[in-house]
Amino acid sequence: MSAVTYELLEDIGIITVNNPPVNALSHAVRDGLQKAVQTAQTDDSKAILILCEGKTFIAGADISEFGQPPKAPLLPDVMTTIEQSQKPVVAALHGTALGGGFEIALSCHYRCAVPSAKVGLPEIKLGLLPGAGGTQRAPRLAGVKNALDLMISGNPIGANTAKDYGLIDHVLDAADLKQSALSYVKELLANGKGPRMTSALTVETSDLEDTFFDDYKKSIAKKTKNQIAHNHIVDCIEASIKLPFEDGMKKERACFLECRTSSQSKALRHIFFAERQARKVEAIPKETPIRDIQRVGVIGGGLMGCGIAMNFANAGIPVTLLEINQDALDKGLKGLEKIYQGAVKKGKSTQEAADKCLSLITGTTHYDDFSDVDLVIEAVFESMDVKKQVFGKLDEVCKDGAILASNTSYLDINEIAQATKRPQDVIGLHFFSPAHIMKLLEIVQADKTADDVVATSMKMAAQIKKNPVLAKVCYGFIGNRMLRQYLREVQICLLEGALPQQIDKAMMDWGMAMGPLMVADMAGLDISYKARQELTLEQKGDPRSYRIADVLVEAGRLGQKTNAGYYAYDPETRQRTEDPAVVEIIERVAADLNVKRAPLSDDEIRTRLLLTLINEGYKILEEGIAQRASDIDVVYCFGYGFPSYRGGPMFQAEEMGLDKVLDQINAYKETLGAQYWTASSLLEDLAAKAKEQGAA
Ligand code: T1G
Repeated sequence: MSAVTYELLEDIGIITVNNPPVNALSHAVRDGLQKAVQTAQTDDSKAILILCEGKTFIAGADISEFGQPPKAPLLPDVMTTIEQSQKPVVAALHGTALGGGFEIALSCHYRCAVPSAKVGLPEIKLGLLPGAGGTQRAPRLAGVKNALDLMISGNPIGANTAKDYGLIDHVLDAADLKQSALSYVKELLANGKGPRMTSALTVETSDLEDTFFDDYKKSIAKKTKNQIAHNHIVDCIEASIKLPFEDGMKKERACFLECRTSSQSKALRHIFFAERQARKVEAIPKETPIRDIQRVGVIGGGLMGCGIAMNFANAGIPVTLLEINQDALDKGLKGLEKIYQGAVKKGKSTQEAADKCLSLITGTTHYDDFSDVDLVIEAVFESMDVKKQVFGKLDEVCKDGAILASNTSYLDINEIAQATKRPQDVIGLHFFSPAHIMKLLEIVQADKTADDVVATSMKMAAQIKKNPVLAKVCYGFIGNRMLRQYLREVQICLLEGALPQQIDKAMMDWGMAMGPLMVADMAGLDISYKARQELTLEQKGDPRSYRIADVLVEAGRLGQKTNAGYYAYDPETRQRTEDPAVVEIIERVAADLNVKRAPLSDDEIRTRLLLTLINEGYKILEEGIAQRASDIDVVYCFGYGFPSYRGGPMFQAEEMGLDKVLDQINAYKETLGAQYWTASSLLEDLAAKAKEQGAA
């Protein structure tokens, strides 16, 4: 099956691309396209039509080829061949014409699309920019502002919006792409339309102030901190109005190559494939049957329960939400209504969509209403006794084959499953707060969880637009287990000489969405304090890891909720400020624990926190809790604010070099002690292999 075929139908040359699954512009497609356009120059065709088989028009360059040396013909050269055709070239779009695929369309002389088609230039999501003329052609058709928004957001737009922008010329009115596209081409010929080169157009600039581009860069600076591609896009679009097309293309090429070879793009491409790989469960056969999920039950109308319920309602799946009494239920349902109305007010949803979702959520205070649900997810208090009672009830009322899931963040799913007579139907579905927004879903497979329950949960995750990652049972599964060690190291850095604002700033400057102590204040220090009170001294472990937090709570500093925690908060503005009282508490606890304080550099703080995540990640891999290192990266990027342009903790380890990572951990073992700085044996093995390969 060749990737590109060419046929002459009456007087139209039809080029068909067929490169499943998304018609990516592999070398075979680029070569086939160029050869087909060249063939059409000398045959009896009067016009050329480019379209694709399968679910979508070309969805971009073949990302898997980026790590290899580029092979001619390069994409910009294919575009030039198309644009300089002596006969009009028409692109017919369906599915999602993205990146290089949409750039192919922009180099054609005309573009048509089925109504459901979407177009976009999402390269920014890979740390790239449209590197095949998109930064030069899109502004010529759509103007600077629309072109910029398309490239900086990376989000697709629908066919009708694209037509309004001037990016496509005609929205086809028939479902049959090929036939309606052929009719459009014939209409162009009948109206005497010939080649129309996008590059020959000039960009409309009358609506641009002199300072537009500088102002635009300032407007995106905060959210694009540390990243290079965004400003390159702005510069390339500025070039499209200041330079002749050929010079603008040279500027684009130089900027594209800098982005493509950057560690940021390599990291984002790693995450692109990692999130797709994470959906695959190696140990479960692909043909494992999926259970049908038509109705869902959620227990708990608090923040988590409501967020979980929203995910299913938003996917069109009816939800029964259970609370222990009518007051609690009314509170939960009122909270749901407030969230949906808020989204309508912000323009993120319509009243009709909000009403539809709300209509799919039914409240109850009776477990019997779960008798016909296919999946129940409990989000009750994080106590093993409470959860066992809940699962005992579910075991009584739910029908055979219903999946019984816990949203627990840490607790042992095996023990919870023992409260039922159907451990094969019990699984962990760990959502992250706010559950209707955070993309990560840890799917926790207990010892007796059936394969089809895991497979069904993976498919359900896609339905509710989550990024699933499979985890086995341990305290905290993948993310929270790593977070616990990360926060322990934060506490030790505080005791040894750092201050909250230094730690938070060091990590946020590096790219973390929020500093660890800001997060603690936001979540509330009292939650982990209460959990610790249930533990024995031995279970609590090293007092260095919690004494500061205990003293803060005992001093009434619970975090934002009391306008004081690791920081002081203005009751009106919520503005965070450093508080000398916290320094005094830290110094007092350090003295109590005989910890001698001395300044720590930002770099040492970052290294210690990052290596703590990496070492725990390798221990998780070693114990088989996670399937692969890239799954751990997906967990940390989609659930814990780790910057995707740094690829995740395990990607960072590979970038640093595993042998160097191990050397540093061993150095900390000498200076900071073996308790927390004994390297994972898997890391030792892999580092030794990396060293041999490096030496080879
Ligand atoms: N290259 C290689 N493989 C790709 C691919 C691509 N561009 N897009 C998808 N795949 C694989 C993916 O890994 C998965 O593989 C399978 O196809 C199905 O993908 C010069 C430089 C098109 C909206 O960024 O957004 O062009 O797991 O599960 O949910 O300026 O794929 O089955 O083995 O995502 O239906 C720009 C990226 C590239 C688009 C379909 N284009 N792709 O979503 O399927 S850079 C993109 C997507 C570029 C030029 C620049 C989505 C999709 P496997 P999937 P889906």
